[in-house]
Amino acid sequence: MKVWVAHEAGRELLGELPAGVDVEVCTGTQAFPSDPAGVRFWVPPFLATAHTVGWLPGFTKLEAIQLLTAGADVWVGQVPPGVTLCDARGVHDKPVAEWVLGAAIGMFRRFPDFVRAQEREDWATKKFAPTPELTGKRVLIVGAGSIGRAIEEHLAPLGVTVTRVARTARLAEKVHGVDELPRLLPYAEVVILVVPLTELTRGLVDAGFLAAMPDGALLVNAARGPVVDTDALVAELESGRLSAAMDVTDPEPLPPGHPLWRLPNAFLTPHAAGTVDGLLPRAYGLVGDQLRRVVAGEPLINQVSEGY
Ligand code: OXD
Repeated sequence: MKVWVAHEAGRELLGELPAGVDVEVCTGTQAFPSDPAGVRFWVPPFLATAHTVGWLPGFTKLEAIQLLTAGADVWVGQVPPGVTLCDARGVHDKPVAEWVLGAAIGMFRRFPDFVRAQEREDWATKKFAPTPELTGKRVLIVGAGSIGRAIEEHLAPLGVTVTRVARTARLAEKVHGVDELPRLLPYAEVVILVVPLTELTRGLVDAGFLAAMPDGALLVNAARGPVVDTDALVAELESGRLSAAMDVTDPEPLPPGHPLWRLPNAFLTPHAAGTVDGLLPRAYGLVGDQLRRVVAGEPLINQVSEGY
């Protein structure tokens, strides 16, 4: 079985593979290692774009695609019938939760302001300056998957009150449906977005959503840029009523001169929340397990379902 992985380091990290599994590396930035027509299991480059998805017609014997990302939005609807699409659910939970916790603490404790003061060698202006705190806040997590649960666990020591929201309500798990957002948002001092990008979530955070958030609230986007209406967010941030921490933007990459770069109440990282030292070992650990499943004739885990 010919397998393409996206990183040279991936070969070692897959662990022991059954006989007959032939691994080649296709980084996406160099020439193909061989004819894609023979590939049966493909691990495309991390955060692949529509350009990479466009290679699919060349993979005529493909059986499975294993993504290195939690999000599968560029692939959903593009994969030919008979090809199983799997995401990297579980791989990014802790790194993204850590980023969300850090970003939320940093924003409430005004770390960006302190960094700016440090750059000016300015001790006096910020001396004893009180800041809000994350401790005890009412937090709304929009997205009730494994990343949302990890965020909840990371926030728990801070005594926050968490409300969970997902596409549909799940009473047993105390998860509210998105249709309840208008009632929930006015109480949310922090809104954390970890939903997949779908037709339902595209533009979910529009002017009405933002207007329903209370003064001083923080929006944290660790999902996908287009979940938020950027113009509506810029308008709220320019008014100074809300602040935002974003690992993703729309457009992405954020072009030079875009207002989000300069707003003092916006904190940005370039889609880096999941990119930690442990990413490849965790991701290729999953890939290795999936390959052993294929050879054993077992079903793959993390299959991207219809209702993604
Ligand atoms: C992901 C990401 O989807 O890093 O995993 O954005």
